[in-house]
Amino acid sequence: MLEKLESLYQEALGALDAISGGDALRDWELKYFGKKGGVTELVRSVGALPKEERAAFGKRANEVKTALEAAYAEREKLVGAMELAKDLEEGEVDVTLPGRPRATGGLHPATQTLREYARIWAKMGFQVYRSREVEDDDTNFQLLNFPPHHPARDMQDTFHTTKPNVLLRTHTSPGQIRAMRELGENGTKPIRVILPGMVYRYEQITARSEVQFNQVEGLAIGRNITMTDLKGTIAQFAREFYGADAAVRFRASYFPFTEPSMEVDVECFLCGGQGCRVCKYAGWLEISGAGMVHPVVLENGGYDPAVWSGFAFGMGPERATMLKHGITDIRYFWGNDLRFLEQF
Ligand code: FA5
Repeated sequence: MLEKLESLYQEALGALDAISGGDALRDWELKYFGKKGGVTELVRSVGALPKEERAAFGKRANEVKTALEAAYAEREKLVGAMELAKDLEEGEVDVTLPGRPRATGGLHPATQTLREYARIWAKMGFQVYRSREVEDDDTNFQLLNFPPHHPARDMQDTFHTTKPNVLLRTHTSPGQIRAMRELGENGTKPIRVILPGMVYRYEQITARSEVQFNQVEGLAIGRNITMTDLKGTIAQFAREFYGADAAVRFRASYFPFTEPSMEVDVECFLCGGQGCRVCKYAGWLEISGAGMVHPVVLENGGYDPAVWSGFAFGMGPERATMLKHGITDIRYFWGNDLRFLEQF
């Protein structure tokens, strides 16, 4: 029995010396000290020995057990250190390597223009008013002086919903009615707001026309607002946005909700009015619809047109961005092509 104990002792020590990993260490522990481990079983067999041999064997068995436990603890420390060293070596970070650049996002070119608009109009005292994108027919058309079946409705082909009278706004002008009713306090307060936002038209998509695009509406209501105010304000905007030398011209036009109505052109800043591909050899680029708020619309907004007057305008920031950067196709704006978007 004692011999068996000694040889097991030597065997266990030898095996322990060869161990270099945590898994092997746990296997060793199980093999010698587990429930059915070699050492455990030998110690347990003490009772089967003749009485006179028991004391000596028990003593030696305890010594062996203690020695092996100490050797195990020693080895465990060593294996831990070895594994840590290996981890450090394998996971070494070369701090001199150049970092991998992280892709960063940027503002969409239309958003950049919208912000630029807001900045310029804020300087002239126009605050941002947000109106809804899902509108009713009354506000989008009727209250803006488009009677039912009026041919002017054809100017803006409409996305209707399955709900009668509910549609996607075709322009930001219905926001005029909402702003007047909400901010005007029953037609007693002046207003100076811009209304930016997405509009929708059931149109053929072309290089110049999308089915969804932004507009920025402007609305000023006061007691003595005249056409001169409108022209001066728009000219100031053009100088800020298109450059200090920008010349503007006003052409008579028609919108049901303004009277008189006009369209605003800026002299082509690419060719200086000489005529080029961008301005289609006209020398001028259209930048806005505008006009004096129609008396019917003022009334619908809660104002007495005998006392109050106002001007309104509507601009297309995508088209303005196209002009500014020489972008030839509006479809790039919602195409999600990073090669386009990263240029801004
Ligand atoms: C209107 O929508 C009027 N509500 C503007 C207005 C407001 C006039 C207030 C008077 C007073 P128009 O349909 O022309 O007008 O559109 C205005 C601008 O939106 C255009 O000048 C153009 O820049 C832009 N726009 C119109 N249709 C499209 C389209 N399909 N794709 C991209 N931009 C467009």
